[in-house]
Amino acid sequence: MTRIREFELCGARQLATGKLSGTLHLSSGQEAVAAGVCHLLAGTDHVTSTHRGHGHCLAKGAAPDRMMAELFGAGNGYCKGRSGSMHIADPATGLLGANGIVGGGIPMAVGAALSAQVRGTTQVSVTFFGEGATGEGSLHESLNLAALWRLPVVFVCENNGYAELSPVADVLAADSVAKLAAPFGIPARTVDGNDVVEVVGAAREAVERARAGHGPSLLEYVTYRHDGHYVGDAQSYRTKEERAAWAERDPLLRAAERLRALGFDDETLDAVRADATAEMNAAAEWAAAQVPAPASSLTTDVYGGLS
Ligand SMILES: Cc1ncc(C[n+]2csc(CCOP(=O)(O)OP(=O)(O)O)c2C)c(N)n1
Ligand SMILES: [Mg+2]
Repeated sequence: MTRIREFELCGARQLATGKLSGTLHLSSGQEAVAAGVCHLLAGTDHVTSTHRGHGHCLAKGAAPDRMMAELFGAGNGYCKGRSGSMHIADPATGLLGANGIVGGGIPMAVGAALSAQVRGTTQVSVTFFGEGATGEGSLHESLNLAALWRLPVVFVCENNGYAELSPVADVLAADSVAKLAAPFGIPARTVDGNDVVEVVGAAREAVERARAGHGPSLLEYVTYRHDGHYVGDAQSYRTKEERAAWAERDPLLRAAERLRALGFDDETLDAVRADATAEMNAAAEWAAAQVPAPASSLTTDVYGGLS
């Protein structure tokens, strides 16, 4: 969780100092979901992610230096510098891709689960999506097929309360995302997404169920993004008071409280953060020194005949 937080803080620093172009979608405040769910997955399991995907990539095992290189548009990035932050993929670690299309990763995870079932492996697929994806047909189509074919897939909704500027109550008729699974007979739970122990507990049940061949589950993790939709978002759609209340429920602070109760001291916890900061600064330094992908490589690997 700390590595995710520090990766994104470091990325935001690169943006602020003009070393990166474009913007970033930060997941600060949501780290417990990525870390807690991926903690239970094997390297051969598959994950699909979203436009807010740095946490999922890191938690699934992607290397921060090659991720950072991707942000820098460098040829040594995970996608040879042509995906940027929103489409990082690393099939070697089972990461089938972050995705700029809301709801785009969901059917891909169902496809990977079907592939595992057909090949007779025990691989599990996890698809992370925001509550904004409940407005996409791809979610409902995917729930249907996953239930019909009892596929080993876990639907993980990060309900952070907003889709861009829209509060969830303005765009979703149901009063919870978990309820959307009921017509398909898929077991679903709404869980505190800011307590990593709760996250792991719920995910363990769902992952074990999928791995044992008992079919899909849906987990709705209630969480909050501390930052705007993107870096630079003025956030006029929510109050300072609301943000402050959620800051107190920060998943890293809550994990630290649990660790202190287990006997870890502040010095140890500070060292974890310092190590992560140093790791991410080194990743950014390495990435900045890589050769940018040349414009002439733009169509390489896109379609067979174009390179
Ligand atoms: C199909 C599609 N429609 C609209 C958009 C524009 N868009 C990008 S992010 C976003 C909101 C997504 O909200 P949510 O799924 O809750 O994820 P969050 O940003 O909260 O993590 C929208 C509408 C898009 N990228 N893809
Ligand atoms: Mg959202």
